[in-house]
Amino acid sequence: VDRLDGKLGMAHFYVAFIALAIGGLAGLLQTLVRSGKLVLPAGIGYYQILTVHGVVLGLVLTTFFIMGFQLVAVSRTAGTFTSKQRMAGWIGFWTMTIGTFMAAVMILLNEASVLYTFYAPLQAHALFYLGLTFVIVGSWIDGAVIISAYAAWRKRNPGKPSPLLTFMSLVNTLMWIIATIGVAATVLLQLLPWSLGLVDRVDVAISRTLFWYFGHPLVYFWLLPAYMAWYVVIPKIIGGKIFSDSLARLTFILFLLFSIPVGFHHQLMEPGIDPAWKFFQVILTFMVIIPSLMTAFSLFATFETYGRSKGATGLFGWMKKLPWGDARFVVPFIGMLSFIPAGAGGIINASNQMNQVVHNTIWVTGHFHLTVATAVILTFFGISYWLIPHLTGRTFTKAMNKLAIIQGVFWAIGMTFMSGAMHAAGLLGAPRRSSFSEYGGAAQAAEWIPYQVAQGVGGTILFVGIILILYIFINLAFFAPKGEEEFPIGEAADESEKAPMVLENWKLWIGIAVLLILFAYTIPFVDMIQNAPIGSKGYKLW
Ligand code: HAS
Repeated sequence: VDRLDGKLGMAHFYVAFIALAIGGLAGLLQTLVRSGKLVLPAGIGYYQILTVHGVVLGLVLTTFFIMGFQLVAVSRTAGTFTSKQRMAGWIGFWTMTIGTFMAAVMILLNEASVLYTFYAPLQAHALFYLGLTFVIVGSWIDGAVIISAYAAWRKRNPGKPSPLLTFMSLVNTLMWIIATIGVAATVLLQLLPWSLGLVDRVDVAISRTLFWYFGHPLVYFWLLPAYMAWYVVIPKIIGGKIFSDSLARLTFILFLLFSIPVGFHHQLMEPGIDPAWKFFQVILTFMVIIPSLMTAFSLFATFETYGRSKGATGLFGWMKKLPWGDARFVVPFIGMLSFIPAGAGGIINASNQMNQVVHNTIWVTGHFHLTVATAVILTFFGISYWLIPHLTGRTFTKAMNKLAIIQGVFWAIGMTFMSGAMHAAGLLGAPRRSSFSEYGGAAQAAEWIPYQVAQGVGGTILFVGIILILYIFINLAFFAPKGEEEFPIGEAADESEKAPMVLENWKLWIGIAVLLILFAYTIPFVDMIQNAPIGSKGYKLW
């Protein structure tokens, strides 16, 4: 990656890792509070800490890491940015950073304890919403850099499929832009005017619907960069090939189509939405599982083909040939493994009847700690092990590699305790998002306590994992020996395979995505507006 583009990427990573430190500490405090072993000092509230944790890790760390990674991936594969593009990248970065600062200050002042899903009726200080608006606008500016770099490449290379990493970054960016329109709408049209006192009430159902229109594709915005590494980088690291370039592209297109019109699966228990539309969105949710199953298939194929090319025999002999001493592979691999039960949990959540059992229990928290906080974040750590030294002109030493594997193992053990206990307690009815309580000595609540202690144990082990990764990050950014680290980009197994150009017909794919969204949302949305109670100032929508 060009040195100047690398600096832009690194700026994003510094913010991401600072966010990890702050958010990780908040996470540790939460598990300890919930175990009943800690009372927060100095009047700090449980929901304040929970908001810090969710916003800083779920929104800040992810957005900065992903944008940084996609920018350098595009610079590496589609060509160095022009000075104008780079300047736009910096404007995007600073806009996001200023927004983050505004939101963070409001949360720390306890003026925005509204959790990372900040829809109504919880209300925050207007500066919190403004800050988040800045983060989103900044990410759009970063996204514009990616789109313009793709367009420039396209112009220089008519008729050729774009580089796979650029293609994937573009799809994720397009999905992000379409999805964030929903959250921008609730913030700008509802939450901000409400918080400023310009309107005295907002419609909660509409706010939640606009949020979840964004909230589900948000999780795929987190996942797709991990998939980029699984499809493109991991094959090169193990010494193998990408199973199929076209399959990888098709997977990403399917995410573009099906990630967005599925928000109702977060609202299955909510009144005010016709069950027929919930049913339709559940069907679409099952469609969005398909590209993940294709990914699993493709990864197994890559691993097995590589192992057999090295002489492996038997059903699972190929596993022995994988590079078990290389943290750049092992750490994301732990992530892949965790994604198998994580995905199964997602399918349970999406199934209407089972959702009634798990909704709003701590099972859901267990689910997303396996998905985003294990599969995705361990892959981000795996990416950092080669990308940070690549960008800072240093090397990933053997000692750091060893420590990175230990870090991954700590994470796996900590998360098994924490997420496992969350799943189990959830099935026993333990609510999510509540502080420690014995609920007046209720027998059912007493059953949850051992699991809450297990969550505290897991959370503590995970915090050790956070200290280790921060140590490795600082080493790779500032102290590791100078040298060169490769940016691994795999080649397709069949080099003659040319990805069909229809996969880059954006009018077609964005058109279908918009049609699906309109179909899934128009009628229920009109229903909501028509049935909204009339507010005291005569507002209907608000
Ligand atoms: Fe989810 C709630 C359904 C995936 C994150 N999810 C959440 C929330 C978050 C979240 C944050 O339908 C909480 C939101 C809140 O605050 O309320 N989720 C799904 C479904 C999937 C899914 C169907 N979720 C994710 C991903 C996330 C994420 C990914 C983050 C990154 N989720 C739900 C539902 C709810 C929900 C409901 C609402 C619950 C409620 O009631 O509130 C699917 O996309 C999952 C598909 C995945 C698979 C797995 C494929 C496996 C692969 C690994 C292969 C491994 C290999 C290793 C090759 C089918 C690709 C080799 C192994 C060897 C042994 C050699």
